[in-house]
Amino acid sequence: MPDVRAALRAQRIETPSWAYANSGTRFKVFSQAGVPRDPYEKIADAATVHRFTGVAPTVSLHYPWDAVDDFGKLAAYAQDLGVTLGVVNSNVFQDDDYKLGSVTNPDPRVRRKATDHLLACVDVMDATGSQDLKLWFSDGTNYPGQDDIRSRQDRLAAALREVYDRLGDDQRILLEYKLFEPAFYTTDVPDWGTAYAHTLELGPKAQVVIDTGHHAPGTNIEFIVAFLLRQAKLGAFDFNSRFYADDDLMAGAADPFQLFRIMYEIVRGGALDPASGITFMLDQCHNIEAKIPAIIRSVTNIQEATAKALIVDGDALAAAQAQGDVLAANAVFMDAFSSDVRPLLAEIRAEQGLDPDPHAAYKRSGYAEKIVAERIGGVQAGWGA
Ligand code: PSV
Ligand code: MN
Ligand code: MN
Repeated sequence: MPDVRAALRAQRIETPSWAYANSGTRFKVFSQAGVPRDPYEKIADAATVHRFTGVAPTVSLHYPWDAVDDFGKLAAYAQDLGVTLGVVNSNVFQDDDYKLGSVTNPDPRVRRKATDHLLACVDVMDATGSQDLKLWFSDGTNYPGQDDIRSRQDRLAAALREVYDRLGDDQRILLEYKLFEPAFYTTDVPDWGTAYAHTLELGPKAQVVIDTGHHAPGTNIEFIVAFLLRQAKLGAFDFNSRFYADDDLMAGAADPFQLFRIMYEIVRGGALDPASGITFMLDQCHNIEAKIPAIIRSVTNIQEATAKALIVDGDALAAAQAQGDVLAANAVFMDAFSSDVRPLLAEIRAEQGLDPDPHAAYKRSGYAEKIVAERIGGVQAGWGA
């Protein structure tokens, strides 16, 4: 049995800068009072989430949404607030040039432009001290025959190779897959198998990102987790919840049982410890609910799923599995899932000098009222308009 308390104390969850900004669907972006007006204020909100949860000390940036003149200054500002800058997310999906794709575009000029952006992201990482470059491509086609599927894979591989060769010793590529959207017929990195094959070809500094919202309904995500961990090719998570497609709702809101099953495979694969190098991020947006408390809720949902995964009685489970006792094995699993781990987490928080109830503590803190009073004219995350 793992040291449950130590594992929960050591757990780290990275929050995304864009989740603090206004967002919406393609139908409407809803503005909320008090949202950040610039990357500095997004970092301040992320530091607030860390202050109440104690497990979210890093912030993911999206470039150029979070473009600033001096990234060293932004990193220093973050450090002053007790957080550091984490993964840099590239953006090759919001330019007219990318209508037919970015790095897979049939036009070499557009491919050059997209690849140059990815290289610029590595420059940002050099300035912020970030180790991870997260690549998500909206590339694909809408109609059969529109472009050559094989050639697009060749173009993708060439761009990835160029970026990979530019990485520093401690830097990685995290390649994210997504089944569909915005392309509707083919997507150039649609699934974990495609991402796995490309990262394998690239080398050890390239790994796969699992975004929990990017699969077909019914996909067994925990199987993908187990498989990629076994191959040392799982680099990061983008956690969120989905009911229909890429809904980007709060992690653990739609299907806490799935989150538990995923966290069980993480624990089973020895990947919870930050030393394992797996980055656990949120990738969400909060269109209709207040952002900071929704992010705190996502963090505590992940903590609860993790605590349940940690208390699975491994000896009893192994014995039942060895005996082929299907019902006993399943009962061990379900016992852990059905346990109330909230008192344990509250105790651990109190031991660390945190309020045992981060939700109530945030509400009482007056931070929400303060940002509403101070920030007029908050910005949109850069998408969903
Ligand atoms: C794409 O749906 C995605 O999950 C990628 O991670 C992007 O970078 C992120 O959403 C923000 O749009
Ligand atoms: Mn994502
Ligand atoms: Mn997504």
